[in-house]
Amino acid sequence: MTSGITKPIYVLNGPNLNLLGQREPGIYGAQTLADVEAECIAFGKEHGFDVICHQSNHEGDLVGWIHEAGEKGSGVAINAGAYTHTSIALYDAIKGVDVPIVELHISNIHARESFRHHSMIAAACLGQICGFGTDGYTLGLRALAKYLSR
Ligand code: CA2
Repeated sequence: MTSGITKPIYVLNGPNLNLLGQREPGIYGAQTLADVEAECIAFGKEHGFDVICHQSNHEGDLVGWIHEAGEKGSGVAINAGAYTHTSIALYDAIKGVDVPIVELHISNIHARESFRHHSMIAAACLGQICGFGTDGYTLGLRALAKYLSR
């Protein structure tokens, strides 16, 4: 299928998400990060766009990839992990680029500890998807693709 989306969509994962599928399956599910990334790439292929996936435990790497997506990409789906709740640098990076960015969380952050209820990046993002497990990644890509094709 051709989507008219000519530049790739970036899927970014932050700290500790490399452990997906290895610990805390009750909260984060059984899929590994490699499974989730493969599903995102396959979803892009089906819908006519390329997907570039990155994960890092370092805030600056995420900032760099947001900048890169601003130049070379169409949009970003980001699970910033715990940096969601702390990072003004990610908020500024998202504000600083001219591509739509969807905030993702596997768990429902609003139903967990109070320190997870606030997202530093939410106000800079197009929208937030949380609480749907790892399905949230393809839900986020669907939302971005629809938004970009409008
Ligand atoms: O629900 C989400 O996706 C989170 O972004 C995950 C972050 C957490 O700090 C956010 O509040 C919500 C934590 C990611 C940790 O990932 C792990 C995965 C497997 C085992 C251990 C940690």
